[in-house]
Parts: sequence; C-alpha cells; structure tokens
Amino acid sequence: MATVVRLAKEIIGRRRAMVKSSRRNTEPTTRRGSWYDTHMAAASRAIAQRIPLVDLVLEIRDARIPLSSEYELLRKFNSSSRRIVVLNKIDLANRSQTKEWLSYFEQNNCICYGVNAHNKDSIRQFLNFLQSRVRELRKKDNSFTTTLLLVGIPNVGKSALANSLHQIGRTSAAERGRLKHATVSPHPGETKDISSLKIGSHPNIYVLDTPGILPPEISDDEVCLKLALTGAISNFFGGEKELAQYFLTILNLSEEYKRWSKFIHNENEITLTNHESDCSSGFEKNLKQRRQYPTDHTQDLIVNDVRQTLFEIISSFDGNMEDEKDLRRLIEAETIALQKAFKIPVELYNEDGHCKVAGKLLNLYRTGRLGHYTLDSIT
Ligand SMILES: Nc1nc2c(ncn2[C@@H]2O[C@H](COP(=O)(O)OP(=O)(O)OP(=O)(O)O)[C@@H](O)[C@H]2O)c(=O)[nH]1
Ligand SMILES: [Mg+2]
Repeated sequence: MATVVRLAKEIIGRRRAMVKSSRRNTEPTTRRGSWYDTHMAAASRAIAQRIPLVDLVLEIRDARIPLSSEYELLRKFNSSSRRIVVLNKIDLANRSQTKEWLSYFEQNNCICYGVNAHNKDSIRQFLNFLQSRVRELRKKDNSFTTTLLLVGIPNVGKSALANSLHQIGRTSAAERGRLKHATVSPHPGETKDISSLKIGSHPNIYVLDTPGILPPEISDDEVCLKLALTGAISNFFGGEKELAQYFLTILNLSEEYKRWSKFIHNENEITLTNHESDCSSGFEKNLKQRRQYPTDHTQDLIVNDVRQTLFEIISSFDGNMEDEKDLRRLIEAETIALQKAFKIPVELYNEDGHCKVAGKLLNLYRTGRLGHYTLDSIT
C-alpha cells in the first residue's frame, strides 16, 4: 500500500507541475474543487435543514472507498441511532475487505449495511432491514409516516438505491401504476433537487433522494484521486492518463490479475465479464443463456484481450514492484500493449493512443470488469 501512496503522490506532483507550467505560473494550483458550484452550495443548505426533521438518515458511501466517501455534512451529526452508513456498490468492491469494513463500523458503534443497488435480492434484504429499524423507531413514537433521508457524495448510487427501494417497496395494487423514477447517471452531479419516493405502506415509509454533496475543498490528494477514480469527481485537476496510471498501480500490486490466467487460452469460448463469473452457479446459468441467444461478443472479446495482455505483462515482469522506477516501467509497457488490445488504430499509437487507452481502462474498472478493488484500507 505504501508504494501505491508514493506513486499516487508522484503522479499528482507531475500533473500539478504540468498544469502549473501550462498556465505559465499565473494561477496557483489549488485543491479547491470546481465541483463546488452555487447549486451544490444551495443543495447543501437545503439538506442540512432537513437532517433534524427526518426519522433516519442513510449515509450512502461507495463500498470501494468506505472512508474517502464520507459525507462531511454529517460529521457533526451525533445521533448514532438515527444514522445508518450504507456501503453501496458492494459488487465492485473486494468482498472480504467489505466484510472487514462492516465490522469496523460496527465496532465503532455505527449502524452499517452493505448493498448492491442493482441486485433485487440485495434490495429486498435491505428493505427488510430498514423496516425493522422503522418498527424500532415506531415503538417510541406512533406517527403514521416515516421519512428516510438518503445523503452522500456524488455518484455513490443514491438515486439508483431510491429507485430500487421504490420499485420493490411500494406494495398496494393502486400504487403500482404510479411508479416514480429518479434519474440515474454514470456522471456525478445528476440529481439537482430533493425528491420523495414511497418505499413502504402500513406504515408509510418515504425516502428523500438528494443531490450529491462534496466539501468545497479536499486537502488530501490521495482522497481526490480515489474520488476521481470511482467517479465521484469528473472535473478532477489530473487527467484520465494519471487516473489510469493510478489504477494500474493498484492492479499491479494486487493479486486480482492472477484469476485471469484460466481464461487466456480459450479464445473460442465465451468470455466472462461480470462479477458473478468468478465462482457462482449464476455464471453457468448466464453461460447457458448466452449460448442459447448468441449476441455480439465484441466487447467481451476486448475485455478478454485486455485481461490477457495485463496477465502476460505482469506475470513476465522481472522488476521489483516495490521500486517506483520499475513500477513506472511496467505501467508504460502495459499502456503501450493495451493499445492493441483495445483495437486502437495504429496511426494513433502515440500520446493520443495512450489517452484513449486510459479512458477505456477507466471505463472497464468503473463497471467492475477488471476486478474488485477496495481502495481504502483500515489502518
Ligand atoms: N455496479 C454498481 N453500480 C451502481 C450501483 N448503484 C449505482 N450504480 C451506478 O452508479 C452510477 C451513479 O448512480 P446514481 O444513482 O446516479 O448516483 P447518485 O448518488 O444519485 O449520483 P448524484 O445524483 O450525482 O449525486 C450509475 O451509473 C449507476 O448505475 C451498484 O450498487 N453497483
Ligand atoms: Mg442522484
């Protein structure tokens, strides 16, 4: 982990120097985020006013960065029984590290729950958990309606969670026709207003989906990198190339790539691209379905080529991973080789090609097709 941190700092340092010189030193480089606009400031005030009025506050965090995705507005909120930390996107995080994080929060007297907003079973269980919390609350107070406030930094999946809870939780036939929909997007900053969705009847339970909020300034550069890599910040002062280098550092130092050895020589076989693929019967079902309904596998083949390329380069690497110079050499070799795997036209095999590789690599990482990494570690 120390190597990741050192290399991350070096990547940021290089980028800062570049940005500074391109501005001819007229503007200081700053960590003040261009993400914090008047919209976010207004939303932040509106949410702060709601916090004391609701029954429960669900702080949605990204399971890949359980600490770095902390919601600053809640730091001063000390009602531990009214606050639940929800680690969303568990399908993208390292499974055993998620377990460790959940027990870490519990040990620190924080109610915590891990969920995947795209998985119906996970949402059903989460809904049961929320209903039992609501029943606890109602023992003390008999009001008919319970309101849960979903808060979090941008892009952690608040709207996706609100939609899934709404779809599964609204129960009566009359309500089925009135399905609401919060807009979900891979880009941060999609939700602009607070909206209410019903997720349960008898007693009535509502969730309030809110815009994502980040602090105006983030002093820790590595936190900035993690937020940008996971998609919470889009206009990060570093570019995609730096982010991709950061991701490759993490990938090179993890064991994840070793799992790809078993797929590399079966080019005629249908490849694995999703999280279930690693071990479960879900994969076999998936495979049967794919065999029954042949589709365009171009994307799958590219993912397989990318895995194969990375596997071959890392496993034949003769340098020392703990040495930054060696690691940089490895990343350079990977970037060059990935141009072919990503089918980038040969005439772009230069800086342009490297930028394209970076964009495509980040996309694969963010959709979980290059493994499952938890970027924060418990110290
Ligand atoms: N793999 C995975 N993707 C998810 C999950 N939840 C949400 N997403 C994806 O993450 C992206 C962001 O989801 P949103 O629900 O728009 O996030 P948000 O927190 O509402 O974002 P803002 O409105 O910008 O604050 C979308 O591409 C979702 O499809 C999850 O549990 N797993
Ligand atoms: Mg949203």
